[in-house]
Amino acid sequence: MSATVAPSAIVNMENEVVATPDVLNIVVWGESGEGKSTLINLLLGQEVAATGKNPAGVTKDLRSYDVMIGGRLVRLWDLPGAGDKDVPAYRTMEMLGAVFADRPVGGLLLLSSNPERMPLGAQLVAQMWDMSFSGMDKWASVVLVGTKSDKYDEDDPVADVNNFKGPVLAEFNKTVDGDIQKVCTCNRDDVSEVKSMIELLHTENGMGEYQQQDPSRIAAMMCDLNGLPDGEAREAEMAKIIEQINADRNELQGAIDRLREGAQASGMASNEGHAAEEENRRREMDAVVDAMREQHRQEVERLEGLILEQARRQAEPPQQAQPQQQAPAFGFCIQLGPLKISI
Ligand SMILES: Nc1nc2c(ncn2[C@@H]2O[C@H](COP(=O)(O)OP(=O)(O)OP(=O)(O)O)[C@@H](O)[C@H]2O)c(=O)[nH]1
Ligand SMILES: [Mg+2]
Repeated sequence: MSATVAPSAIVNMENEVVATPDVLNIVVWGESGEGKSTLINLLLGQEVAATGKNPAGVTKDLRSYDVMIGGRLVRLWDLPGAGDKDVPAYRTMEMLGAVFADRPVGGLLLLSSNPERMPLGAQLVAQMWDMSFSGMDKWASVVLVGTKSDKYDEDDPVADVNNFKGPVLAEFNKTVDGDIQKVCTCNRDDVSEVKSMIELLHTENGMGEYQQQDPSRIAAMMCDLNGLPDGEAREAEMAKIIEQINADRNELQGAIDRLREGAQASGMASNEGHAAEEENRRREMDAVVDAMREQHRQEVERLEGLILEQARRQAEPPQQAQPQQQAPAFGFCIQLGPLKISI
């Protein structure tokens, strides 16, 4: 049985107090719709996180939930899926970077509902994760979780548990140059293997230090994954991602600094004072989100300009044609959205 405490969130000082060195922070990530929020609800034994079928993604913010598993406090982090229409994965990684700059990450549950092959979003998550954490044995703290196993076809040898735990895992390790050894499956009726894996994570060393990456390295990886060849479109895409990452870092750092100052100032405050402080924090975070929405609007405008410019060039007579360019990839790579952080 799992006991729960209230959901916590980024730089919530109340929850900092709850956070003893024993808290095991576990990030639940993977492509949109793989069942991250559902798994968290099942582990908590109550419906705390919104779930649903939406190709554009359901979870849009970063939020943590506390639960006791194996007699230890585990903090599960739910977040937008890789491939979310509004929040590109690199922005989610920036949020995680802000959260985990000064606290340890005990593990990653990397979800995939496909027993035949790992999706591109999972590859993106694994590569970004690998870049961002320095632990020598970090792969020991990554668990590949096959979700929705009720949909597997046990009569089809390439769509069953064994295929997922064997060939699919081996192929994925090769692709991401990883060494994931922990693998399990689950479904709505049975998450016991996931719980056992989480208990195992207590015995590992975790992910190591978070290391902020050069934005150009992240941008190059995103472009590679999206198959964007060298050329003007790639350069434009790189520049956009780099600009966005830098802007996010500034916003997040500023917001965190303000929240910390506020929390320190109200450390001994009465309940009433504390509530007022909470309200102030909320207002500050709303301001951050508004600023990011505005960034998003400007970004969309800029991209529309880029598309129009490309269309204009393509319409030009052949003698004036530019070297062949591929239009920017409109996947998760460039679809920016407001960055939301829940308190
Ligand atoms: N058949 C089946 N469906 C499931 C299972 N787990 C989740 N689902 C369904 O899958 C859909 C997506 O689940 P979510 O938990 O919202 O997925 P998510 O990964 O949090 O999605 P985003 O927040 O969009 O990234 C929902 O309709 C769930 O009901 C499962 O074990 N079996
Ligand atoms: Mg979700």
